[in-house]
Amino acid sequence: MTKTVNTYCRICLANCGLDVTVDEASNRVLEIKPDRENPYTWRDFCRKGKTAHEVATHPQRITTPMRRVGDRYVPATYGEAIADIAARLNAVIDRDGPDAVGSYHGNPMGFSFATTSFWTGLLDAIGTGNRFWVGSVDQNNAHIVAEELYGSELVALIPDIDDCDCFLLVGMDPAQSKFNWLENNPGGWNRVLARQRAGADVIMVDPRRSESAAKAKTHVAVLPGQDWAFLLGVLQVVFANGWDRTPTAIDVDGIDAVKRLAADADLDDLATRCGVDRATIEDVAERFATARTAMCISHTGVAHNEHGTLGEWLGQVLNVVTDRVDRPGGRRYERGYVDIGQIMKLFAPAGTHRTRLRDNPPIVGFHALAEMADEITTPGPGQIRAAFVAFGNPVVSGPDGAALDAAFADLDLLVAIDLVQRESHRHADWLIPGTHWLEREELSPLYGGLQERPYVQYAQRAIDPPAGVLEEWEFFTELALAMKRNLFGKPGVNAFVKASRVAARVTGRPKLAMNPEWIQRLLVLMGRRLKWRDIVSRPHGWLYGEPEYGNLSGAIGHPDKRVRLAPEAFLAGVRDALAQPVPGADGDYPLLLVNKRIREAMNSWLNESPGLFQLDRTNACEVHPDDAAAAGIADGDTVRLVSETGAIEVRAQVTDGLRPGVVCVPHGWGSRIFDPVGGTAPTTYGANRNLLVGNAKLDRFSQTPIFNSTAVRIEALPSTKLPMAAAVATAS
Ligand SMILES: Nc1nc2c(c(=O)[nH]1)N[C@H]1C(S)=C(S)[C@@H](COP(=O)(O)OP(=O)(O)OC[C@H]3O[C@@H](n4cnc5c(=O)[nH]c(N)nc54)[C@H](O)[C@@H]3O)O[C@H]1N2
Ligand SMILES: Nc1nc2c(c(=O)[nH]1)N[C@H]1C(S)=C(S)[C@@H](COP(=O)(O)OP(=O)(O)OC[C@H]3O[C@@H](n4cnc5c(=O)[nH]c(N)nc54)[C@H](O)[C@@H]3O)O[C@H]1N2
Ligand code: SF4
Ligand SMILES: [Mo]
Repeated sequence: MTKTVNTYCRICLANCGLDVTVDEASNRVLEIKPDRENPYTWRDFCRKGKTAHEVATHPQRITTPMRRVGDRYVPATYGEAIADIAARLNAVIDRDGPDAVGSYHGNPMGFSFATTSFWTGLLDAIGTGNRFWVGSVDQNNAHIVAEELYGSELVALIPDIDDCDCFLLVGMDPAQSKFNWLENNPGGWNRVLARQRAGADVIMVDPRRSESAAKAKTHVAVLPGQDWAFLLGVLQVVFANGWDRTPTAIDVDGIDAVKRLAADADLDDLATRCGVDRATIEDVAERFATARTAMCISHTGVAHNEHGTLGEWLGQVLNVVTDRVDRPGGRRYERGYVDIGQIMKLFAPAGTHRTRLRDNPPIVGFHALAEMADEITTPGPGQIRAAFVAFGNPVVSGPDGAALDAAFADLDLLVAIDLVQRESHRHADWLIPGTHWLEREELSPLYGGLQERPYVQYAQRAIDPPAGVLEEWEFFTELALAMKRNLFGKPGVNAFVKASRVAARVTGRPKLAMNPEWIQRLLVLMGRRLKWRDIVSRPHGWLYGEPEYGNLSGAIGHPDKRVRLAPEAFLAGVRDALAQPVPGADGDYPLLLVNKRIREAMNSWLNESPGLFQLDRTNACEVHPDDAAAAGIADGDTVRLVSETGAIEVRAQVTDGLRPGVVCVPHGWGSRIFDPVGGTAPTTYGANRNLLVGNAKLDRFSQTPIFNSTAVRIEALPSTKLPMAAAVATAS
């Protein structure tokens, strides 16, 4: 017997609606197709979604807790795992205090609100402030700008694509990654291209001629890390020509201050800094400011730089001063169906914890991954001695993976919660099984505010987890109970959980035992917009309203409900950046390394899927012909990339698709995949390019590392020349 389950893909934020055919007897997925009855989200459907079940049946999947014994792992029961971990964590806390327990969680946890809420519950039970997260290698800059401008870290402005006449897209490649970051625009890139065919202007700002840039009307090949200078130049031209307009949907303070900042800069100096000629800056400013409707959006290409926050800020300033905010065809605020402010108060109350060594505050409740290694290895009160890595691969996704790997080896206890043992879990004392999203059902209320059109879908479970495997939230709950520390750090919660379980047993109604659905229902109820049963009764998803404009004002967290466009710290940041010398080639490391994504991989966790990669499973270093010639490198050679922090070997791919002086290596590769059950040798594909990125120099506002303008040099490897020399010798 087969059944069809409608759910959505939880690999990337396109969240494509799916039609999953399951063989019930074997609990196996037979086929995953786009759900064409879904009113909204299926059109981005890609091979990652089509082959998603290959992770659920991964040959190295962990399906029982595994305890480390010497260099091997042996299976254990959950009872044994939880008792041992609880006892060891309590011993660490009793000896060194709660901050001695550290944690990192990665991107896939964001797709499970059930997990996120109980993860917070466990960390609050432990009472640690040493929580690190993936946002610090992703979108923290946008949170910081939102906090300063709108008084709330979680305000995200959603692009209104179908009514937009001019797209200024900075540091994003939606042809590969889809149109999602802190917004979800289903089919967004294809709709941008449709607008372009209908006459709209598309300007892509990227040091590489990405697949998206190649399709855009205009490609501006900015120097890596210098978007702030480009955008400041655009702003200067807009103001100088009087093309700015008074914002109509929001009240704004600080416009004069940004006007002065822009006017004080020298346009030729800015042009030199960003490597874009003056005429292009003037042209872009005119096209953007005089278009009927327009939007500027920046993504990770901007974020992962020393001035990533300033770049994000200036893009938002441009939208505000040309009246593109909360206006049709610009970027609007989507209120969603739950009260995000309430969620923050319940699950992420503003903390006062600061990191011990660098004295940094948390962003959205979490510290920067870049600080984790030092916090583990530097002795003193508050030193981390035990840690969790959940849903993440920080040795590969974060900076200086070698330092973090060494730090993990140094811990008294490392607990990894994942489907598969990857690079970051190498030193784990315990491997705890994860569940695949095809095996979970849940509502993710936070995403309501990220949708281009008001939309909700309850994620259905397609298959059951492997026999005996607990969902992650269940493991977190059991651990807090075993530690005798109250979940969510609130007195009485554990007693309540136990009482609810008794009630469930006595009545024979399992849902009476406390579970994440309680929280999801409560939030929907408190949101007072939708009814739970109306959500769950629509398996194909539900477009429950029309986009609204004008709600941003009400969501502003500043007491006067006014946008603070010119935070003093950002003004000073730009002045500091202008005072720095114009970037030039560094003698030892003359090239700038940037990043890209590819369609077939998701960060570090799909590049081993058999159905995705039939051909070439590796990452390569794109290098301009001039730079290749200077280094004596031919296409296909293996080369060494060297930075101040590390060195890697990759294959060279000579292409004129990037600026001379810029090289590009995709991230997410070079993670070993271990076989703790069978004990066979680990497999690995490609090289971990983040070994080249240091963890000391960060964007000081967002605490994000410099993934996108890392100074490197490229070296030919003698070994790759040998066969050629040998071939010549034989021929003669
Ligand atoms: N140089 C460079 N580095 C980057 C970036 C870049 O652009 N350039 N991008 C950054 C960005 S945007 C991101 S989001 C981060 C990602 O950083 P991370 O989230 O740390 O890394 P991932 O590779 O996504 O690892 C996800 C892990 O979660 C596991 N997993 C997947 N689903 C589940 C599940 O349901 N349950 C459990 N328990 N585990 C699961 C996978 O097996 C995998 O091991 O990388 C960042 N790093
Ligand atoms: N296939 C696939 N899709 C994904 C993901 C994936 O791993 N694989 N990851 C998902 C995640 S977690 C995220 S956060 C999103 C990210 O989505 P995007 O931010 O759109 O990510 P990228 O496709 O890496 O595009 C970044 C672009 O920035 C350019 N760039 C590099 N440095 C600079 C710079 O200094 N300035 C400018 N202006 N541009 C620069 C790069 O050349 C690249 O084309 O994608 C999501 N979608
Ligand atoms: S990975 Fe592919 S199928 Fe899944 S949500 Fe993203 S675009 Fe859609
Ligand atoms: Mo991300």
